[in-house]
Amino acid sequence: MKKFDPSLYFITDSTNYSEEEFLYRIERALQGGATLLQLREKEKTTREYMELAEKVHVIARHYHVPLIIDDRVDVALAIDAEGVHVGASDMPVSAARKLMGDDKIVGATAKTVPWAQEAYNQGADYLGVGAIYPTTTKVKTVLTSVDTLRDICKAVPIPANAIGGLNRDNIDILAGIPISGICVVSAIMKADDPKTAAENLKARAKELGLC
Ligand code: TZP
Ligand code: MG
Repeated sequence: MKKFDPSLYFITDSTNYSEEEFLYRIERALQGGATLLQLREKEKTTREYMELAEKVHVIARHYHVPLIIDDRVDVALAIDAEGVHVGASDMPVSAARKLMGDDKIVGATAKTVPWAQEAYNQGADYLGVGAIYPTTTKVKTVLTSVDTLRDICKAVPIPANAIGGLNRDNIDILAGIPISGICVVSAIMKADDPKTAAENLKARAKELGLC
């Protein structure tokens, strides 16, 4: 059975970074303790996505952090990534699971309890729930209340993570909710130093009993 730690899930965004800077920032985030990594690319060709994923995978492997590919089961399989993440407009979880097999991680986005239950029933290993706060990251999403987040955590036996606009100074809103971790893009990606940012987030999450 695959094992993964979703407590500090870092999702990348290469926008405005050279490849060198992008890969460096990922490495710093992993040094800072990110436990799960998602490569999330919306503009790249399949070839570009694959080539970047291969480079990111080398770094992730070095730090023993599973690499999840956003949206693209084909890219995940082609580079033998540890998993894939699918949202509402991507392949259904059941199809992703069938193609990925039982040993790979399949994550799904969920914004309501029925949606979470459906993803679980179709074989999802974890859920990303949000956006909890408005986000500056390019994404089609709506806000999800912390009450819904709590309900989702209680409704399904798989890990559920909070996502959306989260940073060290605002995750206290999640205290007492049985999430398995937090997902962040900007709080690490755009930080002066992604390593320090990851360390600080982890310390704060621990302080709040979130992981
Ligand atoms: N899904 C819901 S919010 C979001 C995604 C991919 C983006 C989160 O980015 P940030 O920068 O951590 O707000
Ligand atoms: Mg998607």
